[in-house]
Amino acid sequence: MPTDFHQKSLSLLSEQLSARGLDTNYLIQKIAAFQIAVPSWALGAGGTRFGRFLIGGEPRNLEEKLEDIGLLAKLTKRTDAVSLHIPWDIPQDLQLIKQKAADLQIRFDAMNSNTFQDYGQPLTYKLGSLSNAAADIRKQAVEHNLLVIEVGKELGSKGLTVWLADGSNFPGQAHIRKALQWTTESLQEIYAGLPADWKLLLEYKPYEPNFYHTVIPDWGTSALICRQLGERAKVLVDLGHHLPNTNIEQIVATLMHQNMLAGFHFNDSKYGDDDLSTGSIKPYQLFLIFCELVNGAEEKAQTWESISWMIDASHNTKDPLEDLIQALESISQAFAKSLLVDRKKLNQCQLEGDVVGAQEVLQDAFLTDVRSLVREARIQSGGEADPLEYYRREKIREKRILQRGKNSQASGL
Ligand code: LRH
Ligand code: MN
Repeated sequence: MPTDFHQKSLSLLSEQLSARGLDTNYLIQKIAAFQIAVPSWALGAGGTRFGRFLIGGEPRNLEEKLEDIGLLAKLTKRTDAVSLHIPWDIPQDLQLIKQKAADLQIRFDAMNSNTFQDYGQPLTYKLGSLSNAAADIRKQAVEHNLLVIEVGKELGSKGLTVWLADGSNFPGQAHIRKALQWTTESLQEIYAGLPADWKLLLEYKPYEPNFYHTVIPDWGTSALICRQLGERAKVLVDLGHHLPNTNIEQIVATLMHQNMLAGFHFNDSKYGDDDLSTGSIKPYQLFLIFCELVNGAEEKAQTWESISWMIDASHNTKDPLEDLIQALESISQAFAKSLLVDRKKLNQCQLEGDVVGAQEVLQDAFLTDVRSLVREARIQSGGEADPLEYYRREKIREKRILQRGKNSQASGL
């Protein structure tokens, strides 16, 4: 995008916004300050059970993953953190990783445990982990989570994300109430091992890899367990973990109302847990979610700072770095649009029962082209005006293939 064109569209938008009583510089500061963590497991070409197509130049170890996130941070200025998954990304040399991250100005967001695969541990998680009928398997899974906390403490992380694949594939396979009780007791042991300034992010998912029941299938079950654990246990919302047509923005509003929203795994989906690029399928839903978040924070239901912002996606057919650049842009745009909502007018419409007027207020914000605002926030933060164009123009993927090889494969999904 030619610079003069950017300036023209930005000044036109600023005129429109100031006519609505909105301060462009204030909006640019808010957008520039909003940082989203990148998952360490989404820097390679993901796959499905039907196959995985290597992209070439995938990071071969955690250092190279940090380099890729450093590049995303430099180009987009929208990310400053990585969320590690253990054991996929367990640091071989902690000091080296801490130094590398510090050099790249990357902090460590929530750590992710993994008790949904077997990776050489003594006892299998085939029939569950924290909910397993076998006490020694539950104990092993608790110890794994406590180990993940120890690694995170070394790296300066302040959160542990627990997602459980635990459940069953057939009626009768599991004792549903006992599985829930064992899970809660196991999580209580993990919560007891949580440093005082950490939070536990409890992620729910309705199905997959189990297809009859999942021990923590929805926000309600996660919230009930979190209440039993303590106030530093909150509910993590992965956008792909909902049955079709679920009103996710209402779940977000409800969790904020209870000060129980831990954070997000941003992605998008058409059918199931598709892990597609955020905002690529349902951008209006993403906007409505941010409307609830911004309003919830403004009206002090829950503080903005207490919420964790992370992407969780899998790139089967896209270059992972291009996909993450697009996702960071979509999230920033949804946030920017939600800041344009005329709250006063909307509240008035809600009080007067002006249903049509209320929709007009929301869509006025949603249909505003905020790309120049998000671009300006990036430029003012020292990022690239057009990160994707830069990434392609500089042939960064080609250079990574030369450096890392065309068959290098990243750990992760
Ligand atoms: C489960 C999930 C979870 C991660 C995994 C990689 O579907 O969303 O957050 O552990 O993906
Ligand atoms: Mn997730």
